[in-house]
Amino acid sequence: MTTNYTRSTELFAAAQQVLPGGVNSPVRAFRGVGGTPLFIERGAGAYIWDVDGNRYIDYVLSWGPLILGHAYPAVVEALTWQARLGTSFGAPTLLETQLAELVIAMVPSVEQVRFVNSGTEATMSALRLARAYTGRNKIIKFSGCYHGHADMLLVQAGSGVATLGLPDSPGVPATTTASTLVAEYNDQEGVETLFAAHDDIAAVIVEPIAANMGFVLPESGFLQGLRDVTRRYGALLILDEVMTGFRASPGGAQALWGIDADLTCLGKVIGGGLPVGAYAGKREMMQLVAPAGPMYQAGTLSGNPLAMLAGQVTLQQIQSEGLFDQMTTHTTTLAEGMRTLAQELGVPLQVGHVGTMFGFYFLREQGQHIMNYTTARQFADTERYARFFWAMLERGVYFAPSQFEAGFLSAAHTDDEVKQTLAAAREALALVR
Ligand code: KE4
Repeated sequence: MTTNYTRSTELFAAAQQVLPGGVNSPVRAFRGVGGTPLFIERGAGAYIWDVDGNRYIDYVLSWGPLILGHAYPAVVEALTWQARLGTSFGAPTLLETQLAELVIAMVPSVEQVRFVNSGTEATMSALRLARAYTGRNKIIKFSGCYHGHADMLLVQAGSGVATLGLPDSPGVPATTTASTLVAEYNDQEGVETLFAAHDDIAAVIVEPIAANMGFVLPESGFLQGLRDVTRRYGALLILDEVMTGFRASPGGAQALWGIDADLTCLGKVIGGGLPVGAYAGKREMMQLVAPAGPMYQAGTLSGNPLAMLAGQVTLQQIQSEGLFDQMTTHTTTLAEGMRTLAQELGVPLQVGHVGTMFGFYFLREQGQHIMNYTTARQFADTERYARFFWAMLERGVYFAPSQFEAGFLSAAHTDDEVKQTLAAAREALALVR
């Protein structure tokens, strides 16, 4: 099959003249799979169209936010209506209170919320708050986890950093990362060792599902183990649910697995496709945030009406009777269907899925198991993933252009899209085995 990508190729050449790498976020440049990135013209429901008129079933969904699907009518109508009333006032609005009340009702550990404009701002601010609350400086993150691009977190990070195989990033002062300790995901003992060796650890920040190194589930007891060790040493547990929030379950991973976080970082779904992040948690800690308390953080467009309304419509809709179960069922059918096909065709594939998100690794050999960043780098066959990605694209299915990213479903994905995807996967897997 030879799909026409002429216009995308032209636009990419022009974009590279004025945008570094031709994109505004590295992972979009297709460096993880080779070739020219698609320029997207529009989306509707489960589908996107590129500028050459090719249609794809979309499992990236803007890296997670579009849980209702593209251009969801109720979201579009709400935004149109609000835009006529004004897009931003830099002053309090009822909409912020309403979205915060929704988040507090849905996410078990959350008592107060501060809205920001990205997941990066959310994690950066949550860590400042943890340091302010504990009076300590060090933090623990996990290799392969990605929490946005704040200096202190660009240490052995996942997502685009992993995709590009960057050791870390130039421009980050060693003095900044000196307070960032790194452990292996699923290595409770390693975390205990760090706590025994350092008496000034303010917090542990963790993705409850490591979905920026592909899709690695927490082993049984790992997350509760982090909750126990942080409590024992008086440090805070920060769950970075920017990706898992409202996707692992309507209340995120913490609701699914009963983890009582001190602080939670949110993003993506919470904005319904508009730029929103949030850090949230126990009232005792959130009361330190200015102007209630002395810990400073601010933002011109934080809590703006458009984003608040898009988020509110989205969070209300995903609580509709039976909808989340339907999305979870479709995700399970897709992921387990991939597992079955790979077994039938003898392709070594590791598959994972929770709620409305999933991921799979092409392994170098049968029997290998990826459970942290070291094994992800060692066993993931990124070359085979790239061939699979393009074979699926040729068949009208758009997966993440990187082996180290997760996939997502929406309310707009039906049995039919899942069936089409598995039919394409049967052919694509046969080509790459
Ligand atoms: P943003 O600053 O990109 O809104 O959020 C940063 C972030 C924080 N925490 C987690 C768990 C995240 O997954 C992210 C961002 N995710 C990536 C995709 N894996 C965003 C895509 C991109 O960088 O273009």
